[in-house]
Amino acid sequence: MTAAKRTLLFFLPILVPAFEIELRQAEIPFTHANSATTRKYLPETMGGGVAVLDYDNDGRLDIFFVNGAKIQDPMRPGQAPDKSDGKYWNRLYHQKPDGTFQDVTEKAGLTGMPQNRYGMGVAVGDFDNDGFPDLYVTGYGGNTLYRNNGDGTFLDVTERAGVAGDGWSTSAGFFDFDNDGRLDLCGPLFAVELRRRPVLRRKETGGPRLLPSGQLQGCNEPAVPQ
Ligand SMILES: [Ca+2]
Ligand SMILES: [Ca+2]
Ligand SMILES: [Ca+2]
Repeated sequence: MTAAKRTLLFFLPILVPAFEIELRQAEIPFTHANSATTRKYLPETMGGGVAVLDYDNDGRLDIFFVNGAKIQDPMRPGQAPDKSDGKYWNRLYHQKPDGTFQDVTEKAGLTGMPQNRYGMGVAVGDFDNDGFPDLYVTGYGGNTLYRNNGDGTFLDVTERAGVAGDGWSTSAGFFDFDNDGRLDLCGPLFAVELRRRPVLRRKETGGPRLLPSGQLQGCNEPAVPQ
């Protein structure tokens, strides 16, 4: 080995390009609030769901957090969760071009008020095929389907779609189980097909599952009048 080659090998490590890593302060101050009670109700022992989606189609991912609600200690029959305090609001953070996030919850109409449900999970899907992702938020006390208006705001279309449910729902997911081009909705307690006259179907035991044949097993019992 010549002296020149030895010199090159000696300096080779410092010829490797150095990459500058910029650590950005994301500034996402969300804190889940579970309203802990001495009764230790099951919902208060669980965290809320999170969705990462580009709700405004600007090419940057945004974040939606599902939050709990104020519950009484103990909860009396007929009492409902209360999300009026801002610390219990669900939160939507819009990602800005510099990589930081801005709380746009109130403008978007996604606080969880006035629905007043103890939030659990969230599913993202463009159920109306308008190009903007919509949100389905599950919880104790019912669920909420938010249609993305495409202008930074969302509209509660739960009743019109017939997907409020009742009781307690946790996770959910959109998928087109019958390949008709319209997204359907399924959760551990029920499954819903979003069509002209939506039908809410409840699972009797366990969770619904998609069979290799394409049929949805476990979503056959109506939960609401059709
Ligand atoms: Ca975005
Ligand atoms: Ca949509
Ligand atoms: Ca479908």
